[in-house]
Amino acid sequence: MAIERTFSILKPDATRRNLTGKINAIFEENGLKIIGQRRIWMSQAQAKAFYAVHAARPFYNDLVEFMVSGPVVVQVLEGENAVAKHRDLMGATNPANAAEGTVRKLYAESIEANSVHGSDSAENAANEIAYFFAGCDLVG
Ligand code: IDP
Ligand code: MG
Repeated sequence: MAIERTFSILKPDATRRNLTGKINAIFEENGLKIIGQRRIWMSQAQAKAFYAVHAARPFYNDLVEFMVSGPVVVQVLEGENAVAKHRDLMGATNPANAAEGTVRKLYAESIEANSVHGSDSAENAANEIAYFFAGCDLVG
C-alpha cells in the first residue's frame, strides 16, 4: 500500500483542554508519523480561506469563529493509507455518530468543537499541506 501524507489540525477545543498529546498518541500508535507540526493562532482570513469550501453552509461563520477562538496545532501525518486511516481514527463529524475508540467519540465536545480536522482526499491533503507548510518543513 502506498505511503501517503495527510493534513491534520488539533482544533481549539483540543488545545484548550490539553489534549494534543493524547490525540497524537492515537495517531502515532496507529502508524501515522508526524513529519511537520506547528502551533499557531489562525487569523480570520486564514480560517475563512481554509474552510472556503463550506462558505455557503449555514455553520460557516460559527465554524470560522470557533477556529480562531484559540490556538491550534497544524500538522502533517505520513504513513500507509494516511488519508483514510486518519479519517477512520478521527471518527464521524458528529461525535454522537462516531465509533467507539475514535478521537471524536473520546474527546469531541460537539459537532462543531470536534477536536480534529483531517483531509478527505489525497488531492485536498496536498492543497491543505501546501497552505500551511513549505516542503522543506516536512521531515520524515
Ligand atoms: P469533517 O471535519 O468531518 O470533514 P466537514 O463536513 O468537512 O466535516 O465540516 C467541517 C467542520 O465544520 C466540521 O469538522 C465541524 O467542525 C463543522 N461542522 C460540520 N457540520 C456542522 C454542523 O452541522 N454544525 C456545526 N458545525 C459543523
Ligand atoms: Mg471536511
